Amino acid sequence: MFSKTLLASSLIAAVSAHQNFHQFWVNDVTPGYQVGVRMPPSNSPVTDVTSEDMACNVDGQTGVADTVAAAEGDTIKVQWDQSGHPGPITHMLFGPVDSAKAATGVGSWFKIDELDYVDGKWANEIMGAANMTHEFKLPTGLPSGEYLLRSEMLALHGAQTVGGAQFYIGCAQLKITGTGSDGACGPTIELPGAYNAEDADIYIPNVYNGFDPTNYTAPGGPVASCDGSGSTTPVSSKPSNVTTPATSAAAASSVAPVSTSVSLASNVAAISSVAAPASSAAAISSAPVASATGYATAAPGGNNTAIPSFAAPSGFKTSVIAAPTNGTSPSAPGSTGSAGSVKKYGQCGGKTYTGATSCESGSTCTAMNDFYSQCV
Ligand SMILES: *[C@@H]1O[C@H](CO)[C@@H](O)[C@H](O)[C@H]1NC(C)=O
Ligand SMILES: *[C@@H]1O[C@H](CO)[C@@H](O)[C@H](O)[C@H]1NC(C)=O
Ligand SMILES: *[C@@H]1O[C@H](CO)[C@@H](O)[C@H](O)[C@H]1NC(C)=O
Ligand SMILES: *[C@@H]1O[C@H](CO)[C@@H](O)[C@H](O)[C@H]1NC(C)=O
Ligand SMILES: *[C@@H]1O[C@H](CO)[C@@H](O)[C@H](O)[C@H]1NC(C)=O
Ligand SMILES: [Cu+2]
Repeated sequence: MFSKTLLASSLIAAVSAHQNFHQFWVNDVTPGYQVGVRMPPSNSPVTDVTSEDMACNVDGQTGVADTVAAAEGDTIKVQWDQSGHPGPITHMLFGPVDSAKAATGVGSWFKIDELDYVDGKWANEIMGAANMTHEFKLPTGLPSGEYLLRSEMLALHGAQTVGGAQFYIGCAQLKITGTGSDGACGPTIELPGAYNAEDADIYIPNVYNGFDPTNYTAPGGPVASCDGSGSTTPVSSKPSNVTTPATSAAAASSVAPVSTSVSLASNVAAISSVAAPASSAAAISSAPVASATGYATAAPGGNNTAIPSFAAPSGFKTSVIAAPTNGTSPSAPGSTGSAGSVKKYGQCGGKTYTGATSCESGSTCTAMNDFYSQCV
């Protein structure tokens, strides 16, 4: 079965393929690597759907310094770490609020974007073909104000057990200029609250046994509509040309009094003085912000993992980082722990696996298929 093969081969990357959301672009201009993004302390997933970490991940209730200007209709591009975990990506907004920096994200959200399984590929694979990026537009009709933007990649490779689905979550802080009035966008959902461990889109008992992902839809309900005054303009037209320089400038000037906000327009100006202005993306990659450090060893997207996402099983053995049973090797993502124990979500068994097999306390070695057992 195709879907079974797809999921099974995806597991090859499971050991070291945890992922984070690191960077975004507004109309192709980025404030920088991890700027305006609340970074969690690790790249591990949230699995307890009742946890407040479902909103903006671990430590995600605390704001970061920068809030980034945008306007309704703008194109947002997000970039995640490489992911071989099959599943959808969704985006939601929390707001408007007076201060995105002060917002916890625990409460009401509305979905603005969703990519599930299209033409035989899950969202993570579609993103993999685009340097782990995904683009969508901010809806027209948004009320002006500050917002949290929540990016969620749901990994379904453990979804055959209750609590096995893995939620990778990151939140960014935006100040959006829009034409809607408060309450314009709905339906809204509560996080935590809206997701339940046994929902059909989260717990999929037959995920390795006949599951057809063709009509799968991600948790969180339908994409919201915003019935503000903006809805009188055709939402389906491409607003990007309208907004690029003009609304960035407008948004930036409205942002100016907010001392913690990043003005993309002024960033571009500043960066343009040190690099060719022709391509803002290229210019920014050479700017100091791109050298932001302190986050693991992974570059966003691209080649941060040596493990091919969908390699044939023959590549499996060499791609797995096995912990020696005495536990003295340098730590590898998700695979090693102290005293020979395997960390939660690490590999602990499988036909060709030779590493440690005992899980750290609180997790149990569970066979996902012949080639892969995981501490869950
Ligand atoms: C992929 O993304 C990384 C990180 O943003 C960037 O440095 C690199 O140039 C991108 N590669 C391509 C081919 O766009
Ligand atoms: C998916 O939805 C389409 C359109 O409603 C339907 O024709 C098809 O049978 C569905 N496929 C599955 C596997 O449910
Ligand atoms: C927007 O700009 C692109 C590239 O400059 C152009 O191809 C496209 O036709 C424009 N779209 C509209 C709606 O003006
Ligand atoms: C990853 O590395 C391979 C081989 O070095 C290269 O062909 C490919 O373009 C790189 N991909 C990205 C996204 O940088
Ligand atoms: C642990 O295993 C490594 C690799 O096999 C070996 O080099 C090291 O000496 C061992 N350490 C202990 C304390 O047994
Ligand atoms: Cu992972």
